[in-house]
Amino acid sequence: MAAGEKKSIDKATLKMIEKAAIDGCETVFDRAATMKPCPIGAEGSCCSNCGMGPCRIPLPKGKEQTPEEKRKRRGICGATAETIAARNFIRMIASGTAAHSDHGRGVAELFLATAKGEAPGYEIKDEQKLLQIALDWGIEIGDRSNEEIAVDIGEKALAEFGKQEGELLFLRRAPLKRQELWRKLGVAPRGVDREVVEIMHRTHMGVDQDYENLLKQGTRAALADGWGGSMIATELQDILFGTPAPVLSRVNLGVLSEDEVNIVIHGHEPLLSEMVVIAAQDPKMIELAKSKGAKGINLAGICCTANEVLMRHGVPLAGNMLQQELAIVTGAVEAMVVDVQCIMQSLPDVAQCYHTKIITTSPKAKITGATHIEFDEHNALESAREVVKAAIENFPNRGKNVNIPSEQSYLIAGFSHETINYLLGGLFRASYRPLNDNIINGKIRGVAGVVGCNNPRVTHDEIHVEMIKELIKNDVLVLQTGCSAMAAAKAGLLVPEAAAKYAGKGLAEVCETVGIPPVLHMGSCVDNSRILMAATAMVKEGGLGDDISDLPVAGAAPEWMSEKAISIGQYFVASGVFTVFGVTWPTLGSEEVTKCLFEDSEETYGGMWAFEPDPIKAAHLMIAHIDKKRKALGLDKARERVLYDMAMRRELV
Ligand code: BF8
Ligand code: SF4
Repeated sequence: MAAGEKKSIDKATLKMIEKAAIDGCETVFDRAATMKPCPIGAEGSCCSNCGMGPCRIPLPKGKEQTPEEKRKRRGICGATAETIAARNFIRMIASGTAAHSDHGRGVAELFLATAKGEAPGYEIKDEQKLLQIALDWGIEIGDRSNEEIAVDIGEKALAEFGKQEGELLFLRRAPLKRQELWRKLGVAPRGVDREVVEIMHRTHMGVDQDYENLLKQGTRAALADGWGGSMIATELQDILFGTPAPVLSRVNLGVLSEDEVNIVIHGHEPLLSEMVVIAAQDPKMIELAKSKGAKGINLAGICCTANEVLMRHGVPLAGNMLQQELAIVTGAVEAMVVDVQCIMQSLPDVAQCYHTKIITTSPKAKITGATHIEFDEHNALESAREVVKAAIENFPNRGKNVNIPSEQSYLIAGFSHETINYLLGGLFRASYRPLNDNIINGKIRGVAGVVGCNNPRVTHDEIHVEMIKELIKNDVLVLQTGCSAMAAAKAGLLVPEAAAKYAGKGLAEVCETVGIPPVLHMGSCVDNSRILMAATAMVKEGGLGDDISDLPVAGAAPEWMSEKAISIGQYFVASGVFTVFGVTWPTLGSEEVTKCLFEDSEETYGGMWAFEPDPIKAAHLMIAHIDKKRKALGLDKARERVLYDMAMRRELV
C-alpha cells in the first residue's frame, strides 16, 4: 500500500488504529508501513534451502533476458529460477496442507477419544452424518451403536494421515471423471503426511530439479489438504459439534461489551472453543463475574475459531485477522484465548498497553509473554473453566482507557453444504436441483467462492467487498469462508436484504424466493471443503456437465497472505476451478512456472490460476470464465433471453 493510502474501509478498524497511535501501541499496520516486502522473495527468486546460500536471483526488470543471462540465473548449486520458484511455491503448499491437516488430525484424535468414552463433555451430535460417512467408507452399521461405528470412523480417519499407499478415502466423493483424471496424472494423494514429507524431501538441495515434476507433487499435497485433512476436519467437527444451520449473529468490534467480561477466542480449532462456549454459560461462572462487578460474560471470536463457533452457536464475530490487535486496543478485553494459526506474536506486546491476558492453549503454539493454560481434551470442560476464570479475575484490572467502537452489523451464517441442499430443495426433497435450474435458466449466472485472508499490503477488507459486490451485481451467487466472509458481513452483504440492494435482478429474485442472502457464509478455512462438496453436488445433480471443470464457477482469495491460501488455491485449480488471487503472486520470478500455473493448468486440470490485484478486474476475469463455461454448456442463449426479457421490461416501464 502506498503511503497515505487508506488502511481499511472499516470505520471501527480506523478508529482503533487511531486509538493505538494515541496509546503509543504499535500494530501490524505500523509495521507494514515501515517494512517493505523484499522484492526478490516476493517473486519467488530467493532460495535458502541450504548453507551455500541464501541465493538471490531476481528476474531482470524492464528488459528481455538473453539466453546467456537466463542460463546464468542460477543458485550456487546450479538450481535454475524455475526450480527455485517451483520449490518455494510447493513448500508453501506443504506448510498450508500441514496446518489444515494437523488441525484435522487433532479433530480425528478427539473424535476417537469421544467414541471410546475418554473425552467427557463431547458427544456425537450429528448421527445422520456419522452414518453417511460409515456408508461412504464401507464401515458396518447393522445394529451397532453410534459409538462403535464412531470408533471405526475415528481409526480410519486417523489412518488417512499416515497411509503409505492407495488413495485417500474422500477422493471417492469427487465426480468420477475427476477421480480418473487424478489417477491418470499420478496426483491422487496416498496419505496426507506422506505428500507433505515428500515435498520437503524433493525440495531439499539437489533432489527434484524439474519444475513441472515439482508442481505435480505440490498438487498431490494440495489435494491431500482439500479432499483429505480439511475435509476430515470439517466432517468430524460436524459430527461432534453439529452440522451448521442458518443462524443470526453480529460482527465487528462493536460486539464487545462495556459492562461484561469480554473473552475473545482466536485461532482455528473449535475443540477448546466449543467448551469455552459452555463454560461461559455456566451459572457459577456468571455468578463469579458478577462478584467482580461485571454484568455477565461476553464471548466473541477472531479469525476461523470465530467462524466455527459462529456457525454452530451464533457467537458474534469481533473481527477478522487484521483486527486481532485492535480488539485488545479497545481496552475492554479481559482475555484473548488462542490456539493455532494466524495469531500474531505481537499480541502480548499490545496487551501490555492494556490489561488483556493473552492465553495460549496448544502445546504446539506458545508465545513468549503469554500465559499458557494447556488444553487437555480428556478434561476439556475443566480447561475451559480455568480459561474463563482467568478472564473473570482480570475484570477488576480493566482501566479507564476503554473505547469500544459502536460499529457492528448483522449477518446470517451457517450455510453448510447440507443446509444449502435443504433450503433450496426443501426438507423432504433436499437437492441442488433448484440451484442448477436457476443457473440453467440464467437467473443465476454462476457461483463464485470468495475466501481467504486479510493482508495489510492492501486496504483492509476493500478488495473483498468490491469484488463481491461486483460479482453479485452480475448475478453470481457468492460462497464464502474465512476472513473474507467477515469482511463481507461487516459491509452488510450477509443478510437477505442485501439481495435487493446489491444483487442483479436474476440473483435477487432467486434469493428473495428462497429467503437467502446473495452471499453465503460456509464457515472457516478448513470448510472450503464444503465448497468442494457443493460443487460436486452441482455436478451430480445434472445438467451442468460431468465434472467440476464444466461448471460455471470460479474462486478467489483477493487479500490472501497465508500459505494455507496457496494450498487451498492449488486444490481448487486441481479440482477444475479457475482461481484468482490478489495482492502479490509468489512465482513471478519464473515465467515458465507462472505460465504452467496460469495457462498450462487449464489444459491439464481444466482449472487454472490468475493474478489480478484490482478487485473489479478480477471479478470480471471470474465472470468471463463463468460465461465461457456457460457457452460450452450451451447456456449462453438462456442468459441472453433473460437479459432480453429484462430489457423489454425496462422498456415497458
Ligand atoms: O484459516 S482466512 S487470515 S484466519 S488463513 Fe488466517 Fe487467512 Fe483468516 Fe483462518 Ni484462513
Ligand atoms: Fe542456493 Fe542451491 Fe542452496 Fe538454494 S539449494 S540456497 S539455490 S545453493
